[in-house]
Amino acid sequence: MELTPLQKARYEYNPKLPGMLRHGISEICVKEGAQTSSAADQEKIQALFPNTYGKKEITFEKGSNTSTPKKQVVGVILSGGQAPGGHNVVCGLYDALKATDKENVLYGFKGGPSGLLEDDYIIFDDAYIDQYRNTGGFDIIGSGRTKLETQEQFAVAAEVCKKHGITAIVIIGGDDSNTNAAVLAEYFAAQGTGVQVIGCPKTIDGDLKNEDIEASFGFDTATKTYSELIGNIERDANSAKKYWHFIKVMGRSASHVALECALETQPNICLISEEVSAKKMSLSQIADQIADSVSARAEKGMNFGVAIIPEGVVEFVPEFSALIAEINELLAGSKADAFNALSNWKEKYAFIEKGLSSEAMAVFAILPETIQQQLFLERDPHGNVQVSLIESEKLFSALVKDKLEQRKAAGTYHGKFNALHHFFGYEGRCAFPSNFDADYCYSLGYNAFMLIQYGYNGYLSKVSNLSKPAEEWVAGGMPITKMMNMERRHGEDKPVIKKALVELDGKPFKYFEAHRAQWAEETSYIYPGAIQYYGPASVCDITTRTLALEKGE
Ligand code: FBP
Repeated sequence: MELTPLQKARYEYNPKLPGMLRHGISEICVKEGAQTSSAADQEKIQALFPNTYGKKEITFEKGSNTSTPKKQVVGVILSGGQAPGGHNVVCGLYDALKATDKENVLYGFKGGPSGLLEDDYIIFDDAYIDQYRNTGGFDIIGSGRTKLETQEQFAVAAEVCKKHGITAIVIIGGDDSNTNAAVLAEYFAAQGTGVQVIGCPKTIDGDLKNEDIEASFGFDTATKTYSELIGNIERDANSAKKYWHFIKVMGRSASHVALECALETQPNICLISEEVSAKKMSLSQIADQIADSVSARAEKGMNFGVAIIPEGVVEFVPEFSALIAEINELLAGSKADAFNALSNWKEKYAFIEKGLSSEAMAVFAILPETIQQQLFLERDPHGNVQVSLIESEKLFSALVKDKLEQRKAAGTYHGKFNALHHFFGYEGRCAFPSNFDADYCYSLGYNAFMLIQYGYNGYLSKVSNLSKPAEEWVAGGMPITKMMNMERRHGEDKPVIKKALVELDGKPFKYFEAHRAQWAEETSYIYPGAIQYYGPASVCDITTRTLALEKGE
């Protein structure tokens, strides 16, 4: 593979560890904190995790290492969607493991959790690891979305661990993967396998966040990458002055990515799904809100603008979710065959009109025809509409166009409206990690090994105080059960790590709320430019606006 100068330079970048992990393995000891209890439903969670519940929070500090020497054979798994920095978690884990004992071994299970079940792995060595230092992507071993959740799967995992003499598994994943890490840890403990499980918090969506996890890795780089692109588009819009750009950004459910990008770039509009849901906004109300900005700007001669749409927003519009539920019902089981047998859209439309309630039909009727058809074409293996495939950026621009035509007819709008559409998602998930993500991820992996070495099981690798320079970061571990509560999932009560949605009384949203009226009417754009890797820390190590505001900075 031919390397660019930047690639070569990134291979040589030395990720920064928290000060307390910089002393060398022989000088890192454990400081135990208080016993923990789960975020809610304590009795139920304790009953489900009798072996791993209520353990102590721990931090590492300088002191003589008291861990019991033992050969470690560790397996690592990358789970779910890619997030910049995943390679560095593996590199940090590898370096700590080898620094402790050259005889220690690191297995990488390929293609996500299924690699463990299928015993499909590689064994890392220096030459292999060195090709991936500080790079984006998960291609070091690949990732996958198989869930490790059944007793049968756990039994297979235990067999595979026994076969290779594996002493610990590190699962790098989001809220669901770390929930499953906790369940696997409990299983291993209950069966007396002696295998430890450690989780690492990953997802660009930023929704694996709580009082213990300040940020999931990848969020920093992905949002900076999207913000660079959005800033470039804003500058183009402000130069050409003839387009409204509707930009959908990733984030399956929560709007943290959209909100962070808005804070970084100050667009005219940014929808926040959690607010749409809290205010029970209709499609028409949302379209009016955007049309108000378009009209106000047109009044000032500015027939251009930028609107950020979070990927998951339509699921938060109550009337749209109700419509989706009815469509799923309408096509359940063999009814889909009758629908698919109809030869043209006119006949299909009549079928739909007959099957939907008048409320659902009223919502369906205002959708552009392409979106109407998407609702019936794209179905998941369970036969449900795949909401994430709906082109919501096109949906909202079409609804806004209708509103503007009505306003034009009423003589209240006289501008021009030309819309362009973009979707930024995959562009950011495998970007070269920012220095922050390179440092944070390396620290998470290094720290995960320290937790293994000290015998912890069912813990999440925790690195905090992240808005400060890495020297001041605090490394330690938190029992995963501390972050759990019971939730209803697929008709059953399950112990899960709570997904963190945007808090409408949180500081990042409050800041946005206080400024958005001005951003909607004026041109207040910020052009953040590309992520910088070399130069002063004030340019290269900038924390996200979300984290800075949350920390009151
Ligand atoms: P994770 O939650 O697994 O980190 O993935 C998040 C995400 O990147 C979402 O932003 C996006 O909706 C989804 O993955 C896309 O999934 P896929 O990679 O399967 O297309």
